[in-house]
Amino acid sequence: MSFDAEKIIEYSNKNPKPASTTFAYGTAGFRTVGDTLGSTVFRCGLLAALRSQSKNGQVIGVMITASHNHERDNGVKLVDPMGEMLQQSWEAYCTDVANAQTSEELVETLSHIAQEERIDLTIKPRVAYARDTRPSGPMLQAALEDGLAALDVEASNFGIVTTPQLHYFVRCLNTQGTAASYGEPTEAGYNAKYGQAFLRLVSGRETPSKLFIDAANGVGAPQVLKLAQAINSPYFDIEVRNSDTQTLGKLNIGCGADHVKSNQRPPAGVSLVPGSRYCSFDGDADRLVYYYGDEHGAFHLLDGDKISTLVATYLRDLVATAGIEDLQVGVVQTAYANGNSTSYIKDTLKLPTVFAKTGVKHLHHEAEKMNIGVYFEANGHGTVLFNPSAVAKLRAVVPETPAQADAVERLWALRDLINESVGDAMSDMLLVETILICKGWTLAQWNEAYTDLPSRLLKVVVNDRTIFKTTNAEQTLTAPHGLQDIVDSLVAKFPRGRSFVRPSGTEDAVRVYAEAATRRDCDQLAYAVAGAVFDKAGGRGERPAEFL
Ligand code: G16
Repeated sequence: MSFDAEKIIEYSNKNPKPASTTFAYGTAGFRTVGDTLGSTVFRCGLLAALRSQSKNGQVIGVMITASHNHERDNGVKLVDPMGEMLQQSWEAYCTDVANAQTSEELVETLSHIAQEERIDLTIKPRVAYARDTRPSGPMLQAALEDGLAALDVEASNFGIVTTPQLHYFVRCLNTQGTAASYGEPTEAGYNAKYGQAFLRLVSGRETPSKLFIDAANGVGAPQVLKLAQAINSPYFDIEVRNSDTQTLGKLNIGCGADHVKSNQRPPAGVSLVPGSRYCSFDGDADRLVYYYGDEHGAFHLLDGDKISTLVATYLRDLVATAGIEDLQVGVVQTAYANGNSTSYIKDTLKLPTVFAKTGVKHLHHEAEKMNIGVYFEANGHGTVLFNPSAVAKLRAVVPETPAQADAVERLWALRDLINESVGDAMSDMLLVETILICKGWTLAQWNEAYTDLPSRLLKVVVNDRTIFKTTNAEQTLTAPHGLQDIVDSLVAKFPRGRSFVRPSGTEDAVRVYAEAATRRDCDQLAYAVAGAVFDKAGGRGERPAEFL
């Protein structure tokens, strides 16, 4: 059995590759200007079919989104059967397929992959797909559907949903009717599963004040309203801001989790009232940050690190109350984690912590190695995983006291509340709300655990970001030659200084992170490093302004 090469060529000729563009599968799939991605999305449809056949016909997901990026960008990524990111060894296949110059070369590349992976091409491939609200979405969806038609895929279109919802649907489809059944693969099923777990955990407690949600003018806006409708309880009293998914040019602009985290200020359309509670999603609702304003007008951010420490503390305490021995809660972070969060996890919580490269796909795999792995990037992207040994230990507990029984029941309910397939702003928000309600905490009380070191994240646009190479969980540059020495000499000038430089895998930019003991030192360090990157590595546009 081989491909119907003629059919693939016919569809491929409808979706030609732009000759001069090279595509790369980055931190979260392919991402670039949406109008240029037709051939890539078409080819991802073909590859998703092969991946499904290689997994014995299990459903593979394809999500068309560029998440936090500008509206003109779009992207595509593949989702593996348990709802996790595509296995990394297949990313190279994605890049090969996307860059085949002609339709004939494309067929050859597909045949090569089928041989290499010993794929049984008689298996019926199955693919589930969805997209976000971007204007290039319908055009890219049509290209994807061409790819699916070219290989006679049994396809399910989930419409316009959040990225984590698509991950959830994929896992549900592949576990239906088994002991690992994850839920109903529908929006209503998603809302019922997470909504019911939330109500199980909070009922009987005091109801919280209203939560204002900045939905980044993205797909999270309609979806969180549906979730609230399903929950239909004063425990989830929300008001959604930045919910305009219809007007062009609004997605992620001046709002959303990336804007709030990077600029450390509230989003457009939200004026902070002391005592009120706020959070932001990003454009496809896989990131979450909280924040509030105090009576002196100061802005306080509760980012992914704060979420991670809140959740890890809560789980650690429940495990202790449940009296489960040898059940370790661990935390996975990236180099962007605030230095004081890492010290807090190690020195105060006394929990093991490890560092992974940027990208939830890297953190997820580290978290899988822990009994209960809490992983969050500082940008608010993350979740919690209970590995099989944790589940077995939980199952084996015979509670001897009501407190123990309650803790065990809460751990089970938390597992139902958490979207283990991927970081999910809506499920994470319900998790944070649960913990705050159970502790009776305000955002200010949550924020008291530790104080962040001042930090700054900058972007530098350069001629070619692929010349940047890193090692040591992306904290040390190995190229361009000599740049790391300059970074080191700058860092040495500032007490508690730390800085690193890495190429973004989702945007055409190089990221510069810096932290130091004071705000002034931190900003001086960040701008000095950004200036060095600009000067030594072909900066484009405006040189990062010196901080005075
Ligand atoms: C994606 C990834 C995240 C990553 C972020 C930025 O987020 O899923 O894990 O932190 O990109 O990556 P980079 O610094 O390489 O650009 P999202 O929310 O855009 O899907």
